[in-house]
Amino acid sequence: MQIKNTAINDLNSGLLLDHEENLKLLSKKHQNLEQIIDVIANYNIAIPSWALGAGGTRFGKFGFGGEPSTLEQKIEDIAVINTLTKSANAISLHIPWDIPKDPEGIKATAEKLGIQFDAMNSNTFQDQEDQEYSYKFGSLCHTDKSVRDQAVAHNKEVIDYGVALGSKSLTVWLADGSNFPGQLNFRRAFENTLSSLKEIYAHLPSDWKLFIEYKPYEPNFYSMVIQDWGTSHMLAKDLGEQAYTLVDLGHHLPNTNIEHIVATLMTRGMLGGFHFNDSKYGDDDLSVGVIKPYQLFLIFNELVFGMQNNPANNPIPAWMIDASHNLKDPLEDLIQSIEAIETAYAKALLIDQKALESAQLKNDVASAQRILQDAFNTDVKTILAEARRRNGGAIDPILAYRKLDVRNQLIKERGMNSSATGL
Ligand code: PSV
Ligand code: MN
Ligand code: MN
Repeated sequence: MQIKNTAINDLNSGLLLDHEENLKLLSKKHQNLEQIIDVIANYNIAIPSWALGAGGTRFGKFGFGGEPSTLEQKIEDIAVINTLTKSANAISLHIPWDIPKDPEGIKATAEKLGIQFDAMNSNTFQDQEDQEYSYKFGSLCHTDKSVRDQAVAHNKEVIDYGVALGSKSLTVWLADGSNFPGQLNFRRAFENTLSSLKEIYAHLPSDWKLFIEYKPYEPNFYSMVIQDWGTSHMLAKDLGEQAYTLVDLGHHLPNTNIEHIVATLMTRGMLGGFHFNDSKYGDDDLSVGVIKPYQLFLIFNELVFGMQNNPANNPIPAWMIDASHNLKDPLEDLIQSIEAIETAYAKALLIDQKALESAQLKNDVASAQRILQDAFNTDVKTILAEARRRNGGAIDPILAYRKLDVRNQLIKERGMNSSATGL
């Protein structure tokens, strides 16, 4: 299913009068409004191929119909989101779920729909039917060199698929760890992981980046080999300049000060990638901004500061949503996540950085808090809508999605029982 520009224009025209009035009011209050609209209008977040179907838990999964079952269909779904939001121009693939049988054909489909290939993801957390050795006791960290070799070869293959498609990065997330004290020698597991990663890194094209994701627990509940940003940072440092740490918001213990981690990594130019989601208890993978929008805003404050003050040359992080959709239509959910991310970003851009610096230097704590909260409490819906409108997107993307009856069209095309591969 493809949405026509004329359909979006028609829907926008009914909302335009109100929108323009709101914009006028806002521009009276904020002198740098144009700049902020511009930043948001140029901002894009990658969508993972595995977030387009119904997610589930180990207790069950409830489908909703019209799910994409081929890579082409996944790209089409992202194009729908991008046509409405103009903020999702890339897909992140997971191998072997998304093996491109005809890379040239897939590339052409994606190009026609304006979708690029973001980071490639390897999968050594599940056993595949045709593989020789099991990952039950780990992959890159495994005690048996044959298992490690198999996992290394898989990651190299994932890079090769990415090269064929025009991707420029590989994200490694490992489930490796242990469930019981004594099961694993921590130091041996770390060294094995490092030497496996070195082999993968050696296969990386010179214009690629390697992102190392960390996670404190799950699926292993006693120890994870790459448990935190420090471990990821150590590995990346040992590998070389093309390796970076990737922060996934859900991969922290409750109440961790993630904004502080972001600032620390950017001080050393080591923040390579970012996975957005929200959580109340663990790696809940809820829609972005539903639980802790103020934390997200504080994280964006550090990201904005880090991008504007960048002596260590931190690259612009690779942005991706990494959420799961158990109840909501995933396309609506992803649109809501995009809006939450851009809301936090726009609010962070509203922070008066000079005033904040001066309050900090004077140790004027109350003023510093007020500066942050003034920005956080500003309604930025109109900024987001204007950024979308200027790019030809929808003033209200969820409303447009519903008025265009996208889900029912997809069900008509693909049926009620189609299902996407993924987590
Ligand atoms: C598992 O926790 C996970 O959600 C990681 O965040 C990865 O990025 C993702 O799966 C895909 O492998
Ligand atoms: Mn992730
Ligand atoms: Mn996760």
